[in-house]
Amino acid sequence: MVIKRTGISLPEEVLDQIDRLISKLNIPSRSRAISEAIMRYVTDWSWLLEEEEKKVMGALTILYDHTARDIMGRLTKIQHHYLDEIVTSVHVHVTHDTCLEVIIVKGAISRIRSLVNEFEKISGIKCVRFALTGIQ
Ligand code: NI
Repeated sequence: MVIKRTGISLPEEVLDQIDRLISKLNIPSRSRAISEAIMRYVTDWSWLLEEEEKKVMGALTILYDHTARDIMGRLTKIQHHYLDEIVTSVHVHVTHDTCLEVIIVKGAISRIRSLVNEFEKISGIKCVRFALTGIQ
């Protein structure tokens, strides 16, 4: 494997967290940790490089603050626009304010990408994660 050097700028807090993880996980270097993080990002998003109409299936996991203004209504409304893509969903009340929603999806890459984008636009969403795999 050819290794190339590049320079990146990161917020101090992020570097501090990386350094704490490096020490906890016994990772040999900062470069190794950052490289693994980038590879995970590339793996997570590589399905986007496939053809738009290719079918994927998997789970979207959304963590959000249910007290944020109209968040429940917005989440529900978006999901009703993707009836053909949403197979099922599970809602878990995590803490007094935080909810976790796991949504199983199946459909064309273009539609799933658009669904993920709509969720990411909502304020009050703490994170949207997904694990998708090609099915065709
Ligand atoms: Ni809840």
